[in-house]
Amino acid sequence: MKKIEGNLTAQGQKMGIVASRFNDFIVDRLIGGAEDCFVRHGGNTDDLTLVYVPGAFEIPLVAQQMAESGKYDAVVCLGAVIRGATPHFDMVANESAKGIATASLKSGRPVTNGILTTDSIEQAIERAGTKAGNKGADAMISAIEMVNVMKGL
Ligand code: INI
Repeated sequence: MKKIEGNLTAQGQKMGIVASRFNDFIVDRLIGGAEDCFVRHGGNTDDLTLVYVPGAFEIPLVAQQMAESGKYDAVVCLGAVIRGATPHFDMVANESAKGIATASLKSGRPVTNGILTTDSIEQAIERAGTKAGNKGADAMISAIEMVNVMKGL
């Protein structure tokens, strides 16, 4: 059987990051985790381009545009939708996730989802560099791997 899998080397990769300003206390940690992960896997910070948008709802449009531009090997989406903070939690959470999937499929480039959807700020903090890891780093490592998977197809 022939197997194709992506390694975790970011050397030479160019990544777009789209991050929301909403809940920036949390999202800043996700950005830090994503950057740290990229560098620790051999990437160069000069090859990262970070675009800020107002909230998670706006992420897919920019992610799709960046992915389709051909300037980036992949796009990493970072945000935090916290149930306690919004009456339209489900709408924002669902639309951003759906939009990210669409951006990836339409562009043919990896677009990874590092948008936290949590019931409380405490849960978000846990996933932004404390006891449940850093989902920004997780989204970056998925992007790195997927870029390498795509090269092997
Ligand atoms: N955007 C978020 O990224 N996280 C949230 O928790 C959130 N809440 O609480 O509403 C949120 N709302 C803003 C939304 O993403 C859009 O920016 C806004 O609706 C304008 O389109």
